[in-house]
Amino acid sequence: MNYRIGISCYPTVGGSGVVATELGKQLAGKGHDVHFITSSIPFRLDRVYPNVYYHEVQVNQYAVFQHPPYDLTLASKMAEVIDREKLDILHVHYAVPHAICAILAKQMASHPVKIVTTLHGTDITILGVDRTLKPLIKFGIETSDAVTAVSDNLISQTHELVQTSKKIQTVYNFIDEREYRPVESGDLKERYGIQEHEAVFIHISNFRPVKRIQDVIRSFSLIRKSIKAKLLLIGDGQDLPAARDLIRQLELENEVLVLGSQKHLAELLSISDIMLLLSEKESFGLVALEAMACGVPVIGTNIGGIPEVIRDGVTGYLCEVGDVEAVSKKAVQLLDDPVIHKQFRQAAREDVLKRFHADKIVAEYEAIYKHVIEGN
Ligand code: GMT
Repeated sequence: MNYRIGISCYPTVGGSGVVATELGKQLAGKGHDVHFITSSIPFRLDRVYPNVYYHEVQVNQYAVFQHPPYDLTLASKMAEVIDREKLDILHVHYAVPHAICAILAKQMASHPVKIVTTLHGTDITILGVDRTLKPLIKFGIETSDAVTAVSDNLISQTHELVQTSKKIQTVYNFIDEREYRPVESGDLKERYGIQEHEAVFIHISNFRPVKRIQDVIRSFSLIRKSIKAKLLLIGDGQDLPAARDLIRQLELENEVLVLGSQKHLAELLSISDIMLLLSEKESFGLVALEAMACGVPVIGTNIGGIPEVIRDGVTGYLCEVGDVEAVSKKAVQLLDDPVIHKQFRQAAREDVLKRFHADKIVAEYEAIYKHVIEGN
């Protein structure tokens, strides 16, 4: 059965936007009609896809309003698309504002539509502690026809923070395994001045304080005391200037390559030996999955959904937040034994294909759509 599905998310760079867009592309590939209702074209919608439509939410600034009314404009656009395209499902990413906009749109529209809300973490772990938003988040969750979260841990946090007994189902992040796989990177290492005998560490994020970039750099600095290595920093964000200061202070300018935002991550991951993901909050950690799919083991923190992604001692290691000594010890230990490192590489890739395969995860979302539409 093919459905008409509306998808709303923040379309800019960020895990939730990536997951929402990849899901839309996969659903369209399976014959569903997918309508993105977003403020700009999702950045991963980089070419023409049959069955994918885009409805732009144009937010205008009016002199009478203090702030541009994004939420109201989105709700209004959603209602228009629900009725015109006869949407069966409106799948929104984030409880606030998107689930709230969807609820309003459903009331405005004449065509019956079901709302599926996916929680990604930031909407719960940051906004859920705000007393003014908590009732709104709870309302968004409880009024949705189905709610999913990207890890079991996020479900527990949601129940605890928002005090709701609403059934929430875990649907993990996934990646497009045709894109994320070990690829031939040619002379990329050479072009970055990386010697053959040097190990390559990689960190990819939006450089927000929760990502604890200082721990990544400090761990790397300790690792460098035992082995020759380079660190690739990919992404951009508010903590990048402080990261540059720390790199200078630790005299690592020649060892840390700050590459900014990059598109072709599979190539960069394919020249990497270990990913460092040392966040203090992470409801899943999509980048860990991207790394593992390219055969890169991940050393991550033992928080949030990360332990559901990394299998400690099999596909990477888990360390406590801020324990840079433990991170460096585990990294050196892994690289000291090429046989074990190779086993980790293989296990990481196999685990992604088995547990987080796009086909498996997309089928889980389809089953949820079927359930809310047909009620079984
Ligand atoms: O990590 C970020 O800062 C971006 C954030 C987002 O809302 O786009 O990512 C969240 O959603 C991703 C997709 O579900 C998860 O893989 C990330 O772990 C999650 N980030 C946090 O919980 C901090």
